[in-house]
Amino acid sequence: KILVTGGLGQIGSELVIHLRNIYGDDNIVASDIHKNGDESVIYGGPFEIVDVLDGKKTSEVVSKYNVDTIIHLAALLSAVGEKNPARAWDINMNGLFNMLEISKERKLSLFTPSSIAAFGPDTPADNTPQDTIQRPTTMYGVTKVAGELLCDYYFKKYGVDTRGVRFPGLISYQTLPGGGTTDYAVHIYYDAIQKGRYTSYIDKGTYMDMMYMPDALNAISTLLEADPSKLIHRNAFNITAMSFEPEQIAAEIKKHIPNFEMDYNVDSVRQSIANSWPNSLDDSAAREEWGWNPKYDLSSMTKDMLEKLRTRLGK
Ligand code: VAH
Repeated sequence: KILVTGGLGQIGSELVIHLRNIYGDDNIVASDIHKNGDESVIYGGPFEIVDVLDGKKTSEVVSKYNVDTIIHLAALLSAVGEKNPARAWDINMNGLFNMLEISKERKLSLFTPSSIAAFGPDTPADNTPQDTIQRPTTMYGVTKVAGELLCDYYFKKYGVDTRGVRFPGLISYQTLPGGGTTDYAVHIYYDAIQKGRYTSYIDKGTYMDMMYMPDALNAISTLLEADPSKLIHRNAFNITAMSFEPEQIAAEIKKHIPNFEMDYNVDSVRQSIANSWPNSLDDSAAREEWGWNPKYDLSSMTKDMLEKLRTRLGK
């Protein structure tokens, strides 16, 4: 049985459905701190209200469903974390600490994602290596590096089966992202369909790694199933599918919506966050150790994203 925290978030709401399709509805316990979100997640299988800062309640849910794996997604993202750094530290670190303690006590497996945000301005920006300097300049990034080190510590010291990936920006049409810096690459598709134009808060020429959600979901289930004897790394694997800057995604959208126009109103806070992150990751370790292999590039993602969004938005 798998418990997913942050089950109503951008990744969680699609991951729960993805895992229920693989392992069966009753084997995936979705959870979140509230109940306003995707009805198919809440009513399509077990759902529990879980506040990851409440280790006792989380432990009771683990017992109730005989959980053997936790996928811990509940966290505050980069931009929202800069607005409330103390809260980001509290949720991202104490929430993870609780999940690690429960995993140690109950001998659970624990998957929790890191991010390209775990790198900083003095990290090599192009083809960022799997093992390199990590001095992020956002609170979110600090919690991601600390989280990686804590998960590796629990693996080495207590044998807890911890695994994770450094996600790039994730693009999806089901649930909007909650307060990230890469979110522009999601909003551009919504505005292209609904307004025929988009004003980007990230400046032209700003390259960031990105990935279509179906590839992200496959990364999680593939790493979860990976043969542990082949894992040289654990927390956390660089993975990416593409790297682009705003002009490139706009040009791709224009192939489908010829009159689409984009202009800029750069948000200095999110621009400075984006500037501190890599331009492109080297994900060879993930490819070698557990067969990572994304299916979508900018062109195939754009085609699918626009089709699915048009249907969802009734356009
Ligand atoms: C964010 N989408 O922008 C998240 C992610 C790599 C970016 O961590 O904060």
